[in-house]
Amino acid sequence: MKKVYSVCGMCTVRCPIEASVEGGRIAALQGNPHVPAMAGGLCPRGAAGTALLNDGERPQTPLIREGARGEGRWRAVSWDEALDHVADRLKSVMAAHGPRAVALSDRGGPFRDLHRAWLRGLGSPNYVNHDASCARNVQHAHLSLTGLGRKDVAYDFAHSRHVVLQLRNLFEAVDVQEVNRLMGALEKGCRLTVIDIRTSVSATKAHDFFMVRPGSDYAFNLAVIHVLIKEGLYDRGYATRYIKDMPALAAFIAPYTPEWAATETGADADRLRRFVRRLAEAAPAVVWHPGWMAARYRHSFYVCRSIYIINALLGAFGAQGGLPLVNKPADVGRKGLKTFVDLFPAPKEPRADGVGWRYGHFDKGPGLAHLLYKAMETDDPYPVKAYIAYRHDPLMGFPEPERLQRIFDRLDLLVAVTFSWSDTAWYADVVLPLSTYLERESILACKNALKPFFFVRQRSVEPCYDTRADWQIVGGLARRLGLPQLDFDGIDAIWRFQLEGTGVSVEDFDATGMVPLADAPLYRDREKLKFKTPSGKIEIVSELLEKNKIVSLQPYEPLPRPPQGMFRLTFGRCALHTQGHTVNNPLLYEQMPANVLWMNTMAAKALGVADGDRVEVAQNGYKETIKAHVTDGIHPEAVFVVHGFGHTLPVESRAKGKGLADNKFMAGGLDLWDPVGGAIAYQEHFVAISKADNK
Ligand SMILES: Nc1nc2c(c(=O)[nH]1)N[C@H]1C(S)=C(S)[C@@H](COP(=O)(O)OP(=O)(O)OC[C@H]3O[C@@H](n4cnc5c(=O)[nH]c(N)nc54)[C@H](O)[C@@H]3O)O[C@H]1N2
Ligand SMILES: Nc1nc2c(c(=O)[nH]1)N[C@H]1C(S)=C(S)[C@@H](COP(=O)(O)OP(=O)(O)OC[C@H]3O[C@@H](n4cnc5c(=O)[nH]c(N)nc54)[C@H](O)[C@@H]3O)O[C@H]1N2
Ligand code: SF4
Ligand SMILES: [Mo]
Repeated sequence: MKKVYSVCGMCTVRCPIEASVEGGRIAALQGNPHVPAMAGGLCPRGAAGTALLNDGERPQTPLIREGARGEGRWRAVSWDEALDHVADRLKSVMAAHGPRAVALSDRGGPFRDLHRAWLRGLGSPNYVNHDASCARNVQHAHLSLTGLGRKDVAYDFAHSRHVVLQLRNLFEAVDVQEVNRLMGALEKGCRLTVIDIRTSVSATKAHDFFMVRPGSDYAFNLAVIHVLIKEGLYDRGYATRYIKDMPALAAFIAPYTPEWAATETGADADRLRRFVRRLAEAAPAVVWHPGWMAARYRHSFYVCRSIYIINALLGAFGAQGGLPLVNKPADVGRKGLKTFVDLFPAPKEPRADGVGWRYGHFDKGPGLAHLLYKAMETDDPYPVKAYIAYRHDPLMGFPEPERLQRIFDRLDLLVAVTFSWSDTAWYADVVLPLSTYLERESILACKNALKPFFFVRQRSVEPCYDTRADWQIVGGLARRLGLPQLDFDGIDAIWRFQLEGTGVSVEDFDATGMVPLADAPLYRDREKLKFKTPSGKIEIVSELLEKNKIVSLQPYEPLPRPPQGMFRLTFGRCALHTQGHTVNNPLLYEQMPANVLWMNTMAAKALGVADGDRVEVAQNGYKETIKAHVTDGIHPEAVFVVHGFGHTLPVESRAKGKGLADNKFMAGGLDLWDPVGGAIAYQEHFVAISKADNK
């Protein structure tokens, strides 16, 4: 039996795995046993990866659209024909409108260097990732306070003494290593506090659980800061050394007492005080998680910012058990991977989404997808006519899918690169089917961490169908478009290119699939931290924000409450599925074929709805029905669904027609976004619920 060390591809976390291969087939999959925090385990989705291989309901060969967009009439073609076709269409678009008319969006993550380089090589600045629909507010909040990216610090759960999960359901929105580290800490006496609008699995494991009114977290957090400062519970030495503008913060939070917050959040004032005192006792070994899917409200940026301010007041930045700074290769005296992006000069054209020029306060890197779509819709600042959705399904992941379809109708070319069907692939002109993660290798990647390392995704088995690896697809397009630098002979040549000058060889990955760049985890000296803000300190009043005429300390403004008979539509994840792309997986579908609508018991009773009844969900004349899950464990103002259901594609026989798609109940949602953090405000929508015909 051959052991292949690789990387899971069932969600964005990308856990290290070990595939046991016998006779060209996967005999077993498990967490890489060389990584202690994996404990040999995988989450249910990781374990179900094998079901992807022979799944006849995924794209199996390159396809070119025959009928109208979305009609589902395809012509199966050879790779040569598909790549020639895409290259020819791209050449026409570039001849007519320039390279900037080509855009590419992806799911972000460690394996994007090659396709990003390809787009840059063409001369287009229009790379965006999915983050406007996910963690952009967190990123911008972290940048505004520390000058560092959100991933420049680790969540050191293993050594924490108190973990707070707010807008973060860590035990269902799973990262296997984080779950195991937190479980280990809890066994050693770490406290867990959860602040959520419903009793998630994480809430059921908490020592302390606050069920708050949806969208009131900012009030909760301002009261926490109030108590930390008024009761002198914050780390004074740390604040003097590292936090700029403490007097401004103290003045700002004066009115935000726990009693005031209770009227907004529903959280008892004395309980909140006791919680804050306990938290301070555990400092600095505390992690108040800033949230991950924090694209919820138009003020979510300030919620994330308040969380980071709390972490700072507790001295958690840079602390073991808190938010220590991660190390890049250079921090441990090593050289990083050579990049493909650096083979080409940065395009000088302004970005179509306006990031970096129209909006000076946003981080330029991955842009904002919804603003790119806006540019496609209006030709402002210029036409964008070709779009490659690379591992990205905006028609399921963004609000207003019908409007997005009209926007995509304005394109001359829409290409989907994907291993599964998706609403976007179905609407595309060309589908380039990627091999599944078990059938392909990826470019090498580097993980910045306390102990940074390089890692590899190896091919475990040969592709079942006529699908290809990313490097083959990108290389094929590069060859046709005059970018020989990105056209490699094979994956070995790619890996060798990346490893040049690092002192690491391709063979070094054989033993475990990873190459550590340091002997042990390295914590920086907490007495000598350096933040990357203009002042070098944690900036409560941010120079960058103020320069862009944005207030750093935003007063609290309550969100409108749902009108009588209506509810705030909220959503989240479950442990059995990843976004929209696993619902049709035979193994996972079997365990959870549909989502249900969580409703509060009293609210349901008022509507005559009992647990298990079908209810109608309506907004602006659009309606769907779904089964109600009636429970005390959700705030009465909210209804909740697991995101990713409500598939309609005929090629997905299992998922089709099961459950409800939350993004169809977000009228006007593409224009509803956080002006400071940049992300979509997905939870500013109300729906009407009524009992459906239950026959
Ligand atoms: N199993 C699984 N794991 C995943 C994923 C997956 O699809 N499946 N996706 C990955 C991705 S891309 C992401 S971004 C992360 C997301 O990770 P999380 O952000 O942790 O997951 P969510 O379930 O979206 O949201 C967390 C919690 O926020 C709560 N919530 C909603 N509104 C409010 C509010 O106003 N206030 C408060 N306090 N709580 C609120 C929800 O009830 C939910 O329990 O998960 C990652 N891991
Ligand atoms: N209404 C609503 N909208 C949401 C959310 C929500 O909870 N509710 N969640 C938001 C969040 S947190 C996120 S992260 C986004 C997620 O939305 P997306 O970023 O679109 O992510 P996925 O659904 O994970 O993957 C998109 C497509 O890429 C394919 N794919 C998966 N892995 C790979 C790969 O390795 N390579 C390639 N080429 N293709 C791959 C999948 O099969 C799928 O078709 O959606 C956001 N949108
Ligand atoms: S969390 Fe689960 S699905 Fe995601 S990478 Fe890890 S094992 Fe795979
Ligand atoms: Mo996400």
